[in-house]
Amino acid sequence: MPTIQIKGMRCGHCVASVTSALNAIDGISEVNISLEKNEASFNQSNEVPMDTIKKAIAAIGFEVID
Ligand SMILES: [Cu+2]
Repeated sequence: MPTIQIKGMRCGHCVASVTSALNAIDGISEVNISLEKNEASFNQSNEVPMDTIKKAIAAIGFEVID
């Protein structure tokens, strides 16, 4: 299960936004976010380019940390 670090999440609304943005990406499901750890983990049914994930997160005002 891939795990990524995301900068800028502060509350449940942020978590909900990031969760739905990730779930909207083709091939990603079962998104799970830890607000304390600033982490998102998810299932990948096919290889999703990291660039696609970064762009989807950036589009809603957050940042994937490398
Ligand atoms: Cu928030």
